[in-house]
Amino acid sequence: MKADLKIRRFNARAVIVPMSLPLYVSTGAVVQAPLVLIDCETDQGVVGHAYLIGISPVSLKPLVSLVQSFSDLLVGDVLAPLEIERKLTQKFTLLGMTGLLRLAQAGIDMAAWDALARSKDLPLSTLLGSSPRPIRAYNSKGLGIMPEAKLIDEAQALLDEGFSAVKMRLGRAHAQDDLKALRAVRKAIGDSVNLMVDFNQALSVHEAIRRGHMLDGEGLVWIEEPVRQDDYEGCAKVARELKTPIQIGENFASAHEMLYALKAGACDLVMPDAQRIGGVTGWQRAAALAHAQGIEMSTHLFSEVSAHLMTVTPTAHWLEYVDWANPVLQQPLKIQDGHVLTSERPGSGVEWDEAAVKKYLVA
Ligand code: SMN
Ligand code: MG
Repeated sequence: MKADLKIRRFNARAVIVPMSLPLYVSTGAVVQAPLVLIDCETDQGVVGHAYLIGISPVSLKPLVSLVQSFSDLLVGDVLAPLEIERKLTQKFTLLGMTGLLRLAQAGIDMAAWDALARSKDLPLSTLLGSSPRPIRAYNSKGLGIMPEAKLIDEAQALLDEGFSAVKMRLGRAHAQDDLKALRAVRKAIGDSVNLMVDFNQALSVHEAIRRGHMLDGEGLVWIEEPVRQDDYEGCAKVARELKTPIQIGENFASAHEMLYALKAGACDLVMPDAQRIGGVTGWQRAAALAHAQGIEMSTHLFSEVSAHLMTVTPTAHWLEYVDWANPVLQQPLKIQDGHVLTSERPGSGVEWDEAAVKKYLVA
């Protein structure tokens, strides 16, 4: 075992990779994946990896620059993720550890945990006190806002990848059109398939309650982000009115924010995002909170590292599966019987395909 690894630097590169399926959500189309690839280099040669999802290519250069500037603050420090988090949080308390700063911190955290696990030759879940196992997952790659015929084909294709749960995006101009599309998909996939829907914050509180009542009899696992994600009071009104569980959390910037949402009764379920909640470290704090409050917790994007995190989440609910980083990964996640197989390799299982990285490199 290598004792006391020291940080040499965190390096970041930006790629824009093609998506296997474009995704049409209520805010617009997501047709390619802008990623920041982070390497945690240590003094003993161990290198940890993690990626961030920039959502827009506009965020790539600032993110690369932030990771590199954070790196300058950490050179020579012991590779101890909680100490790194403490140092960065303190340095940026006055500015606020939110937005792109939070993403950069979370990326550094995930890469540091990956390096630590690799240095001990352990899968990340084992380092965290659990072990890799299959995690129940839904296929979230498609079912955007598009014509019915396309939706039905896509629903079948998503299930054929080995899933028995899928998520649909809603938020068309007219509620009836959402309902028609939803029923067409339900008819095609059958009653045994678990179906979630996501409005991506498209509705007013009043409209969310109206549409929610229309959806309440449809057997949905959850209704996600019906209204502005930070309007906890509005979310709470919607959650109180509807029978279907309300899901939010992909925008929580910390476990504290999650606590405020839960205190407000804003949701029935939570789904923090690894890059917004603060990486592996932030996730574990949120998972403890969800446990204490008896709230089921799902993941958002980042399926590779999130699978490990679900093994240490007492109230683990559903893993969101997307394959957006696959074009630059050596070993993409495997799916079996509706479950994602958590990587058993040392670390999180994220390893770059360097030839592909070269091909898609933009910064
Ligand atoms: C989502 C998040 C990020 C990009 C596209 C769609 C969506 C989800 O909110 O939860 O998957
Ligand atoms: Mg969502």
